Amino acid sequence: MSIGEYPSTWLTGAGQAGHGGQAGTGQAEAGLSSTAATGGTGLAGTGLAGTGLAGTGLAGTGLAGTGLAGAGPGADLSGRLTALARVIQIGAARSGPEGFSQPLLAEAEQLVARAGERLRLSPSHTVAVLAGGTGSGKSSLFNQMAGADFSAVGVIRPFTKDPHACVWGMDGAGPLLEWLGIPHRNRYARSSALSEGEASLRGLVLIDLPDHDSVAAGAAVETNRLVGLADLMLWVLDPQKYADASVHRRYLTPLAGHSSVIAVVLNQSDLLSPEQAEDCVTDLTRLLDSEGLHDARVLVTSARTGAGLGELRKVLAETVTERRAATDRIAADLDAMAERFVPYAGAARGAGLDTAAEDFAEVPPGSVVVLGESFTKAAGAAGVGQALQSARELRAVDYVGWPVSWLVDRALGHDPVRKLRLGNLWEELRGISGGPAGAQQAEIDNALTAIGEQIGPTLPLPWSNTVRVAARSKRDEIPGALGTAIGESLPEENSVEPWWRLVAVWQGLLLGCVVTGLAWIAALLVIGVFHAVHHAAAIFSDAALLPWVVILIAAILTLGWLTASGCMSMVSAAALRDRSRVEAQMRSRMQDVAEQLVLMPIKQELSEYARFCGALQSARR
Ligand SMILES: Nc1nc2c(ncn2[C@@H]2O[C@H](COP(=O)(O)OP(=O)(O)O)[C@@H](O)[C@H]2O)c(=O)[nH]1
Ligand SMILES: [Mg+2]
Repeated sequence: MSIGEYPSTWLTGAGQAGHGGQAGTGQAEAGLSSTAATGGTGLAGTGLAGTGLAGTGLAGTGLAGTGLAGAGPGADLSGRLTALARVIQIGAARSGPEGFSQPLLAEAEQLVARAGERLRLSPSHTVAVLAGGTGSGKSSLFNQMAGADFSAVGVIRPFTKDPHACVWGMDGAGPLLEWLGIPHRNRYARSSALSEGEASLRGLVLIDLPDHDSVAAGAAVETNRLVGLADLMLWVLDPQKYADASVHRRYLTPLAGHSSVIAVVLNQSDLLSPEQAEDCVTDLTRLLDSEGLHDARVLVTSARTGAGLGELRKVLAETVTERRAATDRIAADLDAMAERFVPYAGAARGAGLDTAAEDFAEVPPGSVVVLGESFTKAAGAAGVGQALQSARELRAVDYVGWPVSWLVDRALGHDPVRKLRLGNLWEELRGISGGPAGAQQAEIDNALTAIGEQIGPTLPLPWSNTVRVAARSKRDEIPGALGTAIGESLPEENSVEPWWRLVAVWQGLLLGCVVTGLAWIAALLVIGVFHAVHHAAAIFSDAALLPWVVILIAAILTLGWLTASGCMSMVSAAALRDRSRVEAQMRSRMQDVAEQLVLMPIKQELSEYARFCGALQSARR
């Protein structure tokens, strides 16, 4: 059993005191949110409602202005409480069935609020409660210490319904008593006439609790609440019932971590012989030891004869003088609470929580490359590169190509729709950048799952899940981003290189030569061979020129073809270079998308995990 299994009413006390007006001054210290929990009411009664904790009353710890912000245990404590508040804030954003336990977060928040309140409310007073079963002698001890019969002692049907408080040195105790919820009629002050011995008790608030086992309605609730708020707990047992299971099981065992702020008082020692009393103490000490309460002091008293009351007074005086009970109590609460958060930090880190920061799960190196590659595939970047290359080549053919080859191609029926294809290709290329249609959502999903699976299992719950969720958090934006990445990588237009135009002129000249040559052949045939015209110039009539002109035309045709193929191979090389450049650019943009939309959210979550572990470490001693 842990402290967490206290009856929950123990921890709701801060809110019940109805003293909210003074809370919420500690925001600067806690530095967490703008809405302070007033009087610790932030959560009690409202429940967590799934959303609630982040940004609600963590700031109301009221640690600033407690006088504990400087050096010493208080400063340490305030730091620890702030750290716990951070733990809660981080946890609250991840609560739920597989996340942080909402009841645990609520309890922790109540602890922070309660502790902050207690530290702010008169840290110079020490609240000691007399707790225990009916008839053990709490009220009698209270009256003995207070020096008057303030609290009714049960004779026939013993019970104390409301808590009674006696304050040694009333100055500044009012708000504290309000907060504790002690009815006005049950407050007694020992301020006016503190005798010699009493002066050492200045600052003590002694409370006689209702019996936790009382039949009176609400008494147990009230007891639990005040036990939760007390700085020092005096558990009063009597010789008949000192091993009473209900006290041990319900209260003492769960308070094992609090033994420095617990004293066990074996009252009614006048009913025992000295030997019997000694046996009793031995037995009780053994029992407490077995319950883990090693540091708890054991006192033997008799409210009837006054035996042992000096010792009790001494213990109280020491506690009051040390002024440490309040902080010790909170520290013990914090210890137990922080321990319960350890599983969320992971088994490896749970042991010491002092592992160096580099041990934290990280995004594996090279993830951005792997993801970028997957995205490149998903977006069909290779096809885009291929299409770009083809589009460049087809565009260049118009300029550097050898028109005679086209005619031949056309005549032979090759590639009749080349132009059409060129137009479409470019349109399609531009279209890819338009939106998600191009990218394969399934492939993207697989890549996201893969990275989540790679990192998730290295983390404890709920982080293993939240990292997976983070990996997919921007899933819907990815296809669009990939399309944009492709669009931005593509050249604005399928532009024409200047040298293509020069080659085009050259090819035009060659074509002109071919046409002229053909005309020449025609002239030679008509004039030289068929003698259709007389007295023509020798150059058109000498049939012997015919083979030479044919050879000339063949040479020009070859030259045109050679020019075309030479230029085309240059064009292809350039297009390939363009393609690689664009592909490299697409790849790097895909990696940017991977970094921005996948790895950043993961890294943020991992850093929250590290922050959580750090805060938890600070919250622990
Ligand atoms: N013999 C003896 N009786 C005591 C002692 N302290 C209290 N009682 C008696 O035990 C009964 C219950 O005492 P009370 O103070 O009301 O106990 P509470 O229920 O714990 O507050 C009363 O009859 C007391 O007189 C003690 O030290 N010795
Ligand atoms: Mg009583």
